[in-house]
Amino acid sequence: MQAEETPLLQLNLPSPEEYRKRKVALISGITGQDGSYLTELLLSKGYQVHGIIRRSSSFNTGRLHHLYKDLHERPQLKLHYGDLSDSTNLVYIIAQVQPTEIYNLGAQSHVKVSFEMAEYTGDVDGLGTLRLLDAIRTCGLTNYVRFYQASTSELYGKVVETPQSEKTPFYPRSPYGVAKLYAYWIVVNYREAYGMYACNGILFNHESPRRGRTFVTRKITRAAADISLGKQACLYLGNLDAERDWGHARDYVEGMWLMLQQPSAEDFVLATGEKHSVREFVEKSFTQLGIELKWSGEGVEEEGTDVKTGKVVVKVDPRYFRPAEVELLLGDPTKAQNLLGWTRQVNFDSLVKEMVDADLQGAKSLVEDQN
Ligand code: NDP
Ligand code: GDR
Repeated sequence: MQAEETPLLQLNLPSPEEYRKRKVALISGITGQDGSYLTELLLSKGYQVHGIIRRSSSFNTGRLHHLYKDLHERPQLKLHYGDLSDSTNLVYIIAQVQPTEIYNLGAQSHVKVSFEMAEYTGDVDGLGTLRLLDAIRTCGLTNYVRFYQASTSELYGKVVETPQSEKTPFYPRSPYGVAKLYAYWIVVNYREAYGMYACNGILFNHESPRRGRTFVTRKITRAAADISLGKQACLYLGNLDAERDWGHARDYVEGMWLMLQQPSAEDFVLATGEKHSVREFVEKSFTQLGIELKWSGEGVEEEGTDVKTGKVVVKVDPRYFRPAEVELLLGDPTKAQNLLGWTRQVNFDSLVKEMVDADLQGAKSLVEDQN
C-alpha cells in the first residue's frame, strides 16, 4: 500500500501511458565521461536529450563538443544551467522539461578528493540525489518518470566477499562511498514509499579516452604517451597493488539505459568479472609503446625502470595514498546478463589499447601544434 501523493505543482499532464509515449531524457552530469557517452546513445535512439550543466569560468562542455556545436543545429540536445545543490533550480528544470527518464550522473566523483571535500561531496552526491527525487514529487511526476541513480562499487569498499553482487553487504571506505550509500538507500526508499520507478546501477570502474585526467587509468595512459615522446620524465603514482574491475564506459551506459526499460525497477551490478592491478595497467600501457619496465624497491621506494634506457619512469609518491583504501573490487554481473541481456563488449587489453592510442595521438598533435 502506498500513500496518496499531493504534488506541490499542478502541471497539466496527460495520463502516464500517454506521457511515456515521448522519449525525453534529463541527464545530470552530462558534461562528464558517462554523460557524453549516454547522450550519444540516447540521441541515436531518437530521444530528446536535456542536460544539466554547471556554470564555470572555463569551458566545461568539451566532451559534448562533437554533439553540440550550435544549439540551432541540434534541437534534440538542450543544456540547462543547474546544480545538484540547488533544489529550486532542479524543480524548475524538471517542470519545464517534463522528462520521461532521468539519469542522475552528476557527482563529485573523485574518491581521494572526497576526503578533502567531505561535506561538499555529501551534499552533492548524497543529498543531491534526494533533491532530484523530491523535485520529481514536487512536480507530480512520481508515476511518470523513470529514475537512474549512478551507484558505485565503492559501496562495497572493504572486502567482505568477492565477487561482489547485488546481495553483497556494503562497507564504504571514503566520504564519497558514504555519500553514495545515502543516495543508494534513498532511491530504494522512494521506490518502496512512493512506488517510483527508481533504480540503482552499481557500476564498477569504467574508463575510456574521455576519462578525467586525475583518475588512475587516464593518468597512466597520458603519462605513458608523453614519456614515450620524451615530453615527460616520470609518472608518480600511489598504491600500485590496488585491484579493480575495469570496463569501457560505452558498454556501461548501454546498461544504464536497459535498466530503465524493464517491467519494474530493480538494482543491478555492471562489471566485467575480471580484476587487474594498477601495476598491471601501467605495464600494459608502457609495453604498448615499446617500453619494458623492470620493478625494484618496495612501498614508497618502489620504482619502474625503462629496461632500454635505464631511466626511472615510474615512482611511488605517498601523496597519492588515501586515508582509507579500497584494495580490491571485482564484480559479478550475472543478474544484468540474465535479466537485461547486458554484456560488456570491450575487454581489458582493448580498453588499454584504445586509451593509449588516443593519448598518443593527442600528445603527437600537441607537439605538431607547437612546431
Ligand atoms: P565525471 O567526474 O566524469 O562527471 C561528473 C559529472 O558531474 C560532471 O558532468 C560534473 O560537472 C557533474 N557535477 C559535479 N558536481 C556537480 C554538481 N554540484 N551539480 C551538478 N553536476 C555536478 O564522472 P563519470 O562520468 O565517470 O561518472 C558518472 C557518475 O557515475 C558519477 O556519479 C560517478 O560518481 C558515478 N560512477 C562512476 C564510475 C566510473 O568508473 N566512471 C563507476 C561508478 C559510479 P563538471 O563537468 O562541471 O565538473
Ligand atoms: P576509484 O578510481 O577510486 O576506483 O574511483 P581511481 O582511478 O581514482 O583509483 C583507482 C585505484 O588506483 C589507485 N591509485 C591511484 N588513483 C589515482 N586517482 N591517482 C593515482 O596516482 C593513483 N595511484 C594509485 C587508487 O588508490 C585506487 O585504489 C572511480 C571513480 O570513478 C568513482 O567515481 C567510481 O565510483 C569508482 O571508480 C567505481
